[in-house]
Amino acid sequence: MSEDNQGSTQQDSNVTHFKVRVLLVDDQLIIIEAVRRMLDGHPDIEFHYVSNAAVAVETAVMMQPTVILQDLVMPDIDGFALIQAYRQQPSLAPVPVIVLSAKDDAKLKAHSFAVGANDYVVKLPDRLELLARVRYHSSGHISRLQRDEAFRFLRESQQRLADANIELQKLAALDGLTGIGNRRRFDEVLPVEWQRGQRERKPLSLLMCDIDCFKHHNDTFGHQAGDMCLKKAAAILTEHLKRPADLAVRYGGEEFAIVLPDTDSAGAMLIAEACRSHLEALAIDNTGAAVGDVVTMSIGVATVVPGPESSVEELMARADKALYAAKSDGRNRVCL
Ligand code: GH3
Ligand code: MG
Ligand code: MG
Ligand code: MG
Repeated sequence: MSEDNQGSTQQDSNVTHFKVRVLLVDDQLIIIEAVRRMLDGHPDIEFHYVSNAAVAVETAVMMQPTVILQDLVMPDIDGFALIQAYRQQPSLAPVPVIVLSAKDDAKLKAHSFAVGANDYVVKLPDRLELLARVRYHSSGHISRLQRDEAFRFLRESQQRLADANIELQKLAALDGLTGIGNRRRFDEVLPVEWQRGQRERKPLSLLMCDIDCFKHHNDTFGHQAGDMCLKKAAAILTEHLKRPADLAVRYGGEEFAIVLPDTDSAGAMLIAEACRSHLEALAIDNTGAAVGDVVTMSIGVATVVPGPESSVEELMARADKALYAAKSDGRNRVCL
């Protein structure tokens, strides 16, 4: 390592390695060449220059230097005005500016600092001194850039994690076999719809559906045929929902539930009957079953206008009771 290579930033596995990007703003080509020779050949430093002061600000905004070496006396605009202009630019405001001036003059130095310069060097300085000052002023800026990048990385990771959590929660509320909501979803939604019904004084209907003689179907045609039957039943229930707030879930095993907000018992009976007859019409073989030769479904319907004198539990108990009545009345029917 050469003696002036001390302080070159080290590669870090987590944070991007930033090079010191030097922008020299000077109208004299001879100075540009001299500074270039001083800075060239250092792997941690990238040298750029602009000789036309009129485009210095836009060049700097575009290339985002780590440090600016700023001449004071130029044809169109003086260095002080340029430093002030950098400070007006949000992306340049924190960039350190080292004045490179021909004059070793206390007033010029004081004024440079007053307009926002970070350092003042009489040109041409010794190569070692220039390198040391460039690296000294860059280190703070580079660690800010690295810190910003680390924060950005952290924020992005947190966002990715939050997105993944939302996805997981969605998955956790879905039934793996049928793809419709599961009991967890039902338990989330029913109380919410209850509250809404109470607020809006609208009836809330609940359908409990149970496939008839499903054990027979499974035993006769196999578990895979049973699974297919459950998928078809789930699809039928979903198909007959009319509004976005309506919800069909697999409550468990061969039982399904349908939540129908803002639906009275007549509307709920219509949907229940449509689902029941649709499944029967599919004529899925269940030869030998007690209820008939095709797969059918019994449905219990309950409706309430949610309020203090009733409860979610009571609504569920009434739907269960109606389902039990449908079963004991002979299955393949809808009961209220
Ligand atoms: P009922 O008409 O009185 O409702 O009689 P059932 O045979 O439908 O009711 P039972 O509760 O006796 O049997 C339900 C069957 O559903 C038993 C169980 O193996 C089957 N089952 C539950 N979950 C699944 C599943 O995910 N896939 C398959 N293929 N079968 C299932
Ligand atoms: Mg000049
Ligand atoms: Mg059952
Ligand atoms: Mg059953």
